[in-house]
Amino acid sequence: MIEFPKEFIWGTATSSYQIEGAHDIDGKGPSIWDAFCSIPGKVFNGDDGNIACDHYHRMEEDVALMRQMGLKAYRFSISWPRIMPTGRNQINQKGIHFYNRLIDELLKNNIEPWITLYHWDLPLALQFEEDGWLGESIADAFGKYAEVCFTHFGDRVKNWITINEAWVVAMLGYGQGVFAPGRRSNSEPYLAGHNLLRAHAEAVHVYREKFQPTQKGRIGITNNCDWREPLTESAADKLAAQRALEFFLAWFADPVYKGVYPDVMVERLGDRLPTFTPEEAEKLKGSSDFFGLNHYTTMLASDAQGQVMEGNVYGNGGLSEDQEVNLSVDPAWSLTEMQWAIVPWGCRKLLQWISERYDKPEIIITENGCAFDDKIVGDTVTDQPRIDFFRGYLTEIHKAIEKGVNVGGYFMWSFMDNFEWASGYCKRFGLHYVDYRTLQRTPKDSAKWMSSVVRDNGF
Ligand code: PNW
Repeated sequence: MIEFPKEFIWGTATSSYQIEGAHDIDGKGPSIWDAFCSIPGKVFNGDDGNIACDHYHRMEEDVALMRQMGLKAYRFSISWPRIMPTGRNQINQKGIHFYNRLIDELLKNNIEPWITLYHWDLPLALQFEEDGWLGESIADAFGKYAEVCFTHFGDRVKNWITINEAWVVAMLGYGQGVFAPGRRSNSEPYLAGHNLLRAHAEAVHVYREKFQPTQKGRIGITNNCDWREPLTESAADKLAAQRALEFFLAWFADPVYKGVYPDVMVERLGDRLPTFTPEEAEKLKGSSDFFGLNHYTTMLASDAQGQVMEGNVYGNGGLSEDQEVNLSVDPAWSLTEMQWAIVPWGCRKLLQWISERYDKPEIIITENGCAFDDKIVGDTVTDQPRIDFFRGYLTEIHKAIEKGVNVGGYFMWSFMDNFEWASGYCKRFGLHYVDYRTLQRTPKDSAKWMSSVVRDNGF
């Protein structure tokens, strides 16, 4: 039996827009995702998060399910427009009240809350007024919003994540335009990414100056990254894989750990890549108490030699033209419903890469999981492929720990099936099945398997 360290954190994760519903009640303001979903053609099947899993109304029941699974931690996000309907100044007490109840309910059940401050549902007012993440003043607005959260929840919440996946916000929201706010550009992603980093630094600064000394929690950022394996043994492909990882993860992690962007981005992007002021660089350097990582898949990387493949310009890792990298998958790999390849050893290699580049930070895997078209047999949901997926990834994570990588926790994505952004409700990610007509929640076989893993701490 493989055993994990005793203090290892086992949890599941969600985000506000994907599960809460209650999009326009109790004083909540609209977010960019409310608006994006209302534009025809943006979301599969015209789905939206208006009701989602109705977690806003069924919160206690959901926490009871988590308790049944024996989870030690639950990662969720706060909806900025639920507690600040226009993004700044005015506070919505009913929103504060909801998160207070959720936090108290978790603690009552011995589940540690891990809060993400920004999981993509920007107040719509800030999109109109500040051009969203392109606006210079957005960092300041985010810092003030974060301060509201620390003030109201920080007495009980000891784990904070500022931004979820800045890469996705920048690349899919401002590069490919497939996520809100739906813009397409080859320069805006780098400006949006820059302001996301400035906003992260601002929130961490506020926390460390005013709250951390008394509240004694920790704060960090969560970035996402796939693994990039060189397609061939050639030096050019090895360099291409390294370049792809730097454009994906080091884009955000180098500023946080070293205060600078990776050289390869500076060289290739010219004035499309903004620069930090000395004060900003100083604030950013060392601004994460842990390395939050969301990891889903692996692709093969090869040197494009000036010939980026058709359809690969917006690869699943940034603007391929800027990187001169072509991506592909090994036909032998099996795929999830998202068409993401299942490659557990890629996770181990990525963990080792992070550990080496950033000098052994504590890595918290804040998301890992898979979408499958689960089969419902009688009143059980059989999802053996998901069990295999988790077993495979956890085995490789354990190998990384044995090799000296400091992995402190693992959050499965997701606690339950939910609104999968532009894919709507068609992709099934969760441990609990949600029937969207009746909103019934049924534990999947993987949820039962996971409960036993957490209980025995081995598998
Ligand atoms: C993450 N990509 O999104 C998010 O944090 C979750 O909200 C989401 O449900 C989950 O992963 C599954 O998709 C991603 O294109 C979306 O590489 C897209 C990508 C990666 C992560």
